[in-house]
Amino acid sequence: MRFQEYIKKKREIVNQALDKYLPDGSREPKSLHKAMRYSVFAGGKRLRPILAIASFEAVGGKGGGILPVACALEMIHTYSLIHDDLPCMDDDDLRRGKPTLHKVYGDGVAVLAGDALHALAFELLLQAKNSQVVLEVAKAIGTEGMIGGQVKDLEAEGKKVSLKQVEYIHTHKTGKLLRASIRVGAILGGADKATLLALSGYGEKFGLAFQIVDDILDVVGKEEIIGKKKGSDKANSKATYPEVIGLEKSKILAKHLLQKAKSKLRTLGRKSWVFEGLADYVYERIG
Ligand code: GRG
Repeated sequence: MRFQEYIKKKREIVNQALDKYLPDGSREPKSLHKAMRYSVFAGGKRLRPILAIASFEAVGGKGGGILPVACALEMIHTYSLIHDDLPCMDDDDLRRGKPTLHKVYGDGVAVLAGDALHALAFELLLQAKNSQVVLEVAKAIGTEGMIGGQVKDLEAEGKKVSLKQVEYIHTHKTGKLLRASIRVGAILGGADKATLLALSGYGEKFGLAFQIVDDILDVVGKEEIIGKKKGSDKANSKATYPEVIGLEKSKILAKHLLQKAKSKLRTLGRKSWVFEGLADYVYERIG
């Protein structure tokens, strides 16, 4: 219960801050601002901002300085979802339980709304006045991070891929931003080297497990819960863990990775409770 309350409270704080940082839909260019808001407020677990806040607080960070950074992470994540759903990528009709942005506003506005969220995110990241934080995020979403993973994901479509290839795709397209969310929270909170290393280790394992669970949910999940169409990975001949190693082995691997993630946090002692809860929550999604 303590965990659920924590997540609910942080989600509310993040939603309020996102509302504050996003340009109002009545301001020109109205269609663009409305489109940005449509996707950001379509739903979403706010996992990346919550990870950043939890990490900031676990290392003793105080005050609201983490909020613009947390919101930047959610904006980047939302931009990636908007672009990922476009006809030139996964061509999806449903996201966060609602029609995808391009279905409502058209492809052009959807591309630009994603770009604008990306730009606004960097404006917000600068509020932290910490160049390492900006660099961490830029690297995590660049050619050797999220975009690198996405391009490999696109190129793997319809091909037989190895375990090594699917691991690369997942650790990059999803894992890097999740890991960076934890790292920037810890950096801003003033973590020492050992703690930053421990949290990064958690982030790495958690990030991969999260995408494996996402793959599994695409096969066995309930559409009203996952908020998107089931079976889209199969329809797009995507490289996924269930495709490469099968459903049961994927579940075992996700569990193992989440246990490993938790084991990285021994040095944090009692302060690791949110991260333990998050790891359990991810596994419960398929449990
Ligand atoms: C720049 C043209 C261009 C495209 C970028 C990089 C990219 C496209 C897409 C990122 C890859 C991607 C969408 C990975 C999937 C990650 C994932 C598991 C998304 C779902 O995350 P949740 O479950 O979603 O946290 P909510 O809706 O809860 O926020």
